[in-house]
Amino acid sequence: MAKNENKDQKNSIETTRVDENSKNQQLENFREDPNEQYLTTDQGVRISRTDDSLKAGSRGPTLMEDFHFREKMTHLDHESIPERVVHARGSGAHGYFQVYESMADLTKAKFLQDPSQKTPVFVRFSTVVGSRGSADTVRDVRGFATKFYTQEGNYDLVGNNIPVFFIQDAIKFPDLVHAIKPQPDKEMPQASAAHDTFWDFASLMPETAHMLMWVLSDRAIPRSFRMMEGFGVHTFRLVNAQGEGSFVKFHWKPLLGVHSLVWDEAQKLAGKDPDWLRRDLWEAIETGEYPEFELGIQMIPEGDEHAFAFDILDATKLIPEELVPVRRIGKMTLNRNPDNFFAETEQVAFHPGNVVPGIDFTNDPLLQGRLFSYVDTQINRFHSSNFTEVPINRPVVPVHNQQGAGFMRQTINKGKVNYFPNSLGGGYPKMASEQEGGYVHYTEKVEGHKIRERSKSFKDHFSQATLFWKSMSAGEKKRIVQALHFELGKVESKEVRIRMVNEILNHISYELATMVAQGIGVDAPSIAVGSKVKDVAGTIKDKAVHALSGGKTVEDSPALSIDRNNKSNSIKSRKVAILADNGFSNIEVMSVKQALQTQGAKVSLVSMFKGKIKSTEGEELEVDKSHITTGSIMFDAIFIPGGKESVEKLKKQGEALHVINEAYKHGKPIGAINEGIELLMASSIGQAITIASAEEKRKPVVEKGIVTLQNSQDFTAFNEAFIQAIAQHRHIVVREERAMVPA
Ligand code: HDD
Repeated sequence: MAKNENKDQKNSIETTRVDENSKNQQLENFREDPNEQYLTTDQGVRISRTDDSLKAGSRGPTLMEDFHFREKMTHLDHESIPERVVHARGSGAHGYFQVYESMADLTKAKFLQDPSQKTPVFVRFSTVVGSRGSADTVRDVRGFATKFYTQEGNYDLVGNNIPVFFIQDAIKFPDLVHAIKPQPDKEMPQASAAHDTFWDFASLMPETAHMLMWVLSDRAIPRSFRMMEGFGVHTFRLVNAQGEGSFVKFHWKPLLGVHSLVWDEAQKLAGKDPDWLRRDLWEAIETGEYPEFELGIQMIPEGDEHAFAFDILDATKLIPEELVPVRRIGKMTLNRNPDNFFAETEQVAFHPGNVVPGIDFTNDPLLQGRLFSYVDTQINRFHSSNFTEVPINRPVVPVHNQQGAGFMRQTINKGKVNYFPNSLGGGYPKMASEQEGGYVHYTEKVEGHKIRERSKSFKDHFSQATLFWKSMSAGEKKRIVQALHFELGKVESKEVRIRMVNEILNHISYELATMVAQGIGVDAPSIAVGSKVKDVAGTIKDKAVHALSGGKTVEDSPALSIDRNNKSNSIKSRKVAILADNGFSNIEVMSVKQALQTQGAKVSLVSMFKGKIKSTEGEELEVDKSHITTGSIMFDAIFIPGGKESVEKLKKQGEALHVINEAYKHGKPIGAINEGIELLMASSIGQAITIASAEEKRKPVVEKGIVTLQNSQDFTAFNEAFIQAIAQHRHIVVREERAMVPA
């Protein structure tokens, strides 16, 4: 008895310690380090020669008894496992989460109580549609899945970088995935929604309208995984120790702000560096630029379940931040790259059903269906339900149950008892009371008739799509129209294009429908429809007005816009190229480079060839990248130092001129000093900018995100202006005439 009491105390949730290193220490038991070791077989036998198979004579047949050959070949033959049916391409990182203050009033989840505690996490970012080898920068939703290894077991927040979903009921998920994936007859196109079947489906499914707007916006081409928001999408439930529940929406807010690529750049990157986002994440962590995200929550008291003009169980709706503000409750820092892609990033298995006490589900029919799908698909990937024993998936707390056996079982369960109740095993493993950390489901009252029907409160499909459109900046609107010109422009069926314009887009906005029609060979709609909408109670009102009953309304939501609300003014980890050749000004290069690096930017010297180039002052610098291996698309900003000889050479290099044209076209900041300005004027943007007038010379001049300095050594002022231009990220809107610039 006394022995068991001791054991109980040791096993108590209160005394279970988890810290930042708990997961790493656990993984250490499984790591293999080949350093200074002999090559062996799987059986541990040392190998004397691995370059030749065992043969009967050096030109004779290979012998069956060559165990080393057989084993080596067998492993290769079985190295692949089925890729995820969606979210196949992903990138993972380890880190930790820390809550800012106790959330005990809302939830009893232990990892959300103590600000001094660091809970280990593993995050996997992904694209959705493409296969494992597809490009990172395609237009797509990004998955943002987080596994918290808490002292009460694993909690998975399996979200996306878009706060709503295409469909309302999980039973439509197979149709959605079939429509958006490559067509079944010809397996085309790869990693793209721009084909007939997807837009056919979308045009017939008005509930996709809101999510479509997000997917067509800049959100679907993030500049970096570190610069995008994450969302839990569904309304979940928090439950405190008193058993009181409240509704919650989860958000991840990146501390670097939200930033995107432009479409032309995204497409080119898909060819020049298909690993763009993966590389960016990896390199940031390797160089200590740890990605940081704050966890935010929108709280909805249980009594307000029906207070909105939409249904909070409908995953195609968000709750405008202007109605319910996001409270930032903690921070996640990603600080360690995986050791092995397959063992960790590929084998990690997330599941929205992995919850801990204090976090519970709601009746959102999309969420309910997800609760079935994830384990089901993981059994397809791993051919066994024992995938939970794979190191990356193990909780950092002990697992005791009677679910033994099955393919590849690792755990050796002791004793003859594998059932419950039992007396022969002392009644163990035993049940935990709520106080002992036992999971108790929220006692929500549910009643209803069995019925295959959609709730009436899910009926309004367009109001929030309109709110999104109305909340965009002018530039963002323009890019949504261009995205539709691309996506629908690839649709061969005119019938589908017409239906998209009339049945979907015109219900979102007449302005949008008209602008899109023009680019895709379809007549503009003759009348505006859908500017009014019926709410759940049958009242007719203006669309895109979101109200808490009796409360304030939202007709414009800047929180939805990247341009208007979500940028940061830091240049930390921004990539800047310095274009130079022999005969550059070293003093200019050094001054600008040092100023940028002090602010956390990454600076690379780009020239025609690798090797060294010599400055006018005689210093030699190592070239970081040659033109053939890089391009403007791999940088956030460009700088051209003076130095007559260098600039004269660059003027004759199509590659250098192309970098400037393209960076200009993509809205990127460009800096130039003294003769460097001549290179700008020699490029196609010479027609678009005027550069400093005579009296403005000697101090930096900023025009359309181009920062120049002439006849002056005042680099400090130049650097300040250039850094400010980079902090604004893009200068697209002020470069309207860029259509003239080839790139
Ligand atoms: Fe899902 C993977 C996110 C709806 C079925 N989903 C998957 C991943 C993410 C999401 C991030 C990749 C996890 C990883 O990195 O391994 N899924 C979402 C979000 C949704 C959503 C935010 C809407 C709110 N998903 C959804 C529905 C279903 C699924 C409605 C089916 C009923 N999702 C799956 C899946 C996947 C998956 C088929 C494929 C690979 C996997 O689960 O492990 O089960």
